[in-house]
Amino acid sequence: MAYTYDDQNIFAKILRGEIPNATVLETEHTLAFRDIQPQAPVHVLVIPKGPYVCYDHFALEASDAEIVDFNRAVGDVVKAEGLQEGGYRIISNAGEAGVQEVPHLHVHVLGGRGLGRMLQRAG
Ligand code: DGP
Repeated sequence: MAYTYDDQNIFAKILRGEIPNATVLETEHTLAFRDIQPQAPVHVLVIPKGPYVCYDHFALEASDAEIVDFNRAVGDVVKAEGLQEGGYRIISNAGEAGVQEVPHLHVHVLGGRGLGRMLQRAG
């Protein structure tokens, strides 16, 4: 499958500094910032700086350095936000079935309260 990246998506604008964000941490290849509509006391989005649409795109085409940097950043966010003790959830929505709203790979890091079961049973 060919991936088409839309550089007008909101996270591309954040990466270009066109829209402000509440940064949690930044590394060479990764930015982590607070979700504008938090669904838990801690709700951080972790994104690669490169133009990747979703997780499988990133896994296929990102460099080893980007992949290592991104995964370490997710772990560093967990630590920086104090989630190691109480636990947390990471989610990455992709495409239509995943109800992905912003077509730039992002991992949600959620915690700070009991999060309930992973999915609600549906049809
Ligand atoms: P998803 O459905 O996984 O694509 O979630 C997209 C998330 O992005 C959603 O939780 C709200 C968040 N979001 C959308 N626009 C902005 C924005 O301009 N700034 C920030 N910080 N978060 C945003």
